Amino acid sequence: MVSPQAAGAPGAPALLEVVLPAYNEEERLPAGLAALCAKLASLHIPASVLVVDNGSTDATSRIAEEWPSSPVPVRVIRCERRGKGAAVRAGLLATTAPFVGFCDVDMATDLSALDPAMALLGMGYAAVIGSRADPRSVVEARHSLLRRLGAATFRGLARMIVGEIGDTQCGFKLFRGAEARQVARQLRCDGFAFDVELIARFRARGLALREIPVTWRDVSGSTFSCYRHSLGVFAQMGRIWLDVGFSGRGGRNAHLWSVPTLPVPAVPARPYQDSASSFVA
Ligand SMILES: Nc1nc2c(ncn2[C@@H]2O[C@H](COP(=O)(O)OP(=O)(O)O)[C@@H](O)[C@H]2O)c(=O)[nH]1
Ligand SMILES: [Mg+2]
Repeated sequence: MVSPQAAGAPGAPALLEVVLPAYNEEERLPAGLAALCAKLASLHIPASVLVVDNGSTDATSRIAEEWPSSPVPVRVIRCERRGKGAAVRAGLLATTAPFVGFCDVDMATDLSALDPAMALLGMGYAAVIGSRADPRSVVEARHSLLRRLGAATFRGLARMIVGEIGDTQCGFKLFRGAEARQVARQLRCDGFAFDVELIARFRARGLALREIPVTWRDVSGSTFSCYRHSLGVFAQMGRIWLDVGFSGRGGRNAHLWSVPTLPVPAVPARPYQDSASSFVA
């Protein structure tokens, strides 16, 4: 794991960079950035935040640019190509740290997940992804029936591409930096389904991936609209299936379907409570 001596050394290169894709987030960004910076500071490792302004037309960019750069440096890049996938890819490609990740501006996933995620990366996992499907997760969801139906259909399709991953869509994922940047170079999906492509490409490389339980609460102000985004999301899934999943079944990416597993480490049960998940993507 990361040496505690590295903690807080002024100007030390970041060991962990967290990408924050942001599209017209002037309402939610201040609280999100404050929570993320506070949590990163508490990790006692050099860490930084990279806000990717995805062509916002509100004050998102200004808020991020004026954010205090201490104790956690915050930098901003712009990605004019619209879509969460495009924004995360641009962010990952702009990172240099040995460990990287991304989360949504609304911090719907409790940031306590950063502790086990960093521990698992330190143990050799290439990707650690939050999973609201884990029975230990605590999920407070208020999604509409329409979104829940869509999510169930989406999960079925995603399973055809990535296999037994419980939750591809949780907006909290951490990676080893080098592998994340390699995979990001290959990503083609610009939209909300990009997580599926990202996971499929990690698996196609035979990299060890681990899902962890999360505490997740729905935060109002979601930028996802069932009406505006659903069709596009399903079209993206078809393309990902053709790009990665299909070739994975028998072709050069056949190992997509037999992923090596590392010994399962003991992830601290706390701060998660044991409870039945009511997962909604
Ligand atoms: N809708 C949308 N969100 C984007 C885009 N680019 C980046 N994002 C960010 O992607 C994240 C999506 O999270 P959220 O809006 O809470 O969606 P949900 O939690 O899936 O309902 C937020 O941080 C957005 O600001 C984009 O082009 N469209
Ligand atoms: Mg959200």
